Amino acid sequence: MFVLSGLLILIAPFPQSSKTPQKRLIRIEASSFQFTPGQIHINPNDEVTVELVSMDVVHGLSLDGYDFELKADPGQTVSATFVAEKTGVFRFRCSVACGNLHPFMIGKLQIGPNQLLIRGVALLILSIVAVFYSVRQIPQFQTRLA
Ligand SMILES: [Cu+2]
Repeated sequence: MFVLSGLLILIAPFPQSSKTPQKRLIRIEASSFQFTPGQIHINPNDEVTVELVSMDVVHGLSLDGYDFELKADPGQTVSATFVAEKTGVFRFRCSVACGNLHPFMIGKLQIGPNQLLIRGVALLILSIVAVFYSVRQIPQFQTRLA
């Protein structure tokens, strides 16, 4: 019974977000070697305009899983828009070799709820209930608890 509900928690599809899609403007500052902000959370189907500002040298921004790329010269601001059709966690990274720590210039874009966290918490609660339940099934505990 518990194994079954555990499996259900792991594979159950999440209900589609009821949040209505919004238009968003997100300004990201790129400097050697980081993006600010480095973590962004949006809702599925949001229409996102990214403004990339380069604070020092030439930087780029390309988003994993999407056909989205920007390149900004020093001091320049460039922008482009995309619709967040895919949910999940996507990395965005600098696409211009900007220095020795360039490969580590990575940010995180989360589209939709954090499914891993929700499933993890649900599994934890289930296992606590399961332990409590099995303890009550052992006869000597039953007489003690009675
Ligand atoms: Cu770079």
